[in-house]
Amino acid sequence: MIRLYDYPDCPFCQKVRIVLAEKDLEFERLHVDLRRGEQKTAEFLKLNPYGKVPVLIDDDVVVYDSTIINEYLDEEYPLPSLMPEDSAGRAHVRLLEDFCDNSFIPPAGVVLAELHKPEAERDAERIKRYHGEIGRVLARLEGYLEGKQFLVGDFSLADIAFVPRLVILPQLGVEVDARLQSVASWIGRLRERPSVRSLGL
Ligand SMILES: N[C@@H](CCC(=O)N[C@@H](CS)C(=O)NCC(=O)O)C(=O)O
Repeated sequence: MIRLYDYPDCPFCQKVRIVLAEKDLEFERLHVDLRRGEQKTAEFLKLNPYGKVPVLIDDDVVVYDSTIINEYLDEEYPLPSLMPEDSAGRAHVRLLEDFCDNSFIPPAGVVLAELHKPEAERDAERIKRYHGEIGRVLARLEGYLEGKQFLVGDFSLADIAFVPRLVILPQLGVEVDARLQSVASWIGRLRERPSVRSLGL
């Protein structure tokens, strides 16, 4: 029995839900209300001392941090495989997941936070600056994707890491530069996957 401590809008929880869907795994979804601080209760901190979602429980195994959860799921439920077979490929996937966590998710989060404010209170300069950062990440991804369907070999955990924020680029007010053709078709390809559609974004 798999249980996922989850928050609907969290990109890290969404990453894990994509993997569960790709592997067609049934799971129970437990809502943690971050706005009410449920992630910082003594009970929750026993599961994840960092007090963050997602947390996955598989029978008696407790795993937290989306990247580690996704690798756990890929090893425990190997089909379909979401990691390359070779060590170099796996290292490349991990580097891209790290790049996503450090360079893509944070600026997208800043823009989202600005857009959640009433229009009069938004900092247009800040939005512009972080749009620029997102654009630079997309340009770098174009280099990785040229002539390829996915970032590293077949569809992998690297692609999945980017999905939650990629699919809401229009909501963030980001238009993919027309020169980034590989990125545009990659996003189209990702959007078609049932696992991605199941996020309902
Ligand atoms: N590195 C973690 C990040 C998880 C994370 O930042 N989760 C956020 C929600 S998107 C959270 O639980 N925040 C609540 C808090 O920090 O109190 C992962 O990949 O799972």
